[in-house]
Amino acid sequence: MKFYVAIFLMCMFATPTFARAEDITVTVKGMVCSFCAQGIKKTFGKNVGVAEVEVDLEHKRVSLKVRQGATLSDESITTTINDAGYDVLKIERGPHA
Ligand SMILES: [Cu+2]
Repeated sequence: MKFYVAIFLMCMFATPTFARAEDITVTVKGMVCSFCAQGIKKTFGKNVGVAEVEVDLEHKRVSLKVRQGATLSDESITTTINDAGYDVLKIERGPHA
């Protein structure tokens, strides 16, 4: 039994399909129009660790797909949002679907 678990874990880490990049959802206070959204999108787009940025204006959420092997700290997310002139309400992290 343990053997199969070990094999499974090895496959998880060795197979690119199972490799985990991270999805981060940031709830942003003060982001109200598409101009705000574009500004934030652009700023995160400059970060080499970010593969994709999606903005959900209705729910004030910014979804970031972190590139494989890269990390994006809460601190750097907060700094980016603050520099753009907005406030972070919440940062949620999950494995890349
Ligand atoms: Cu705006």
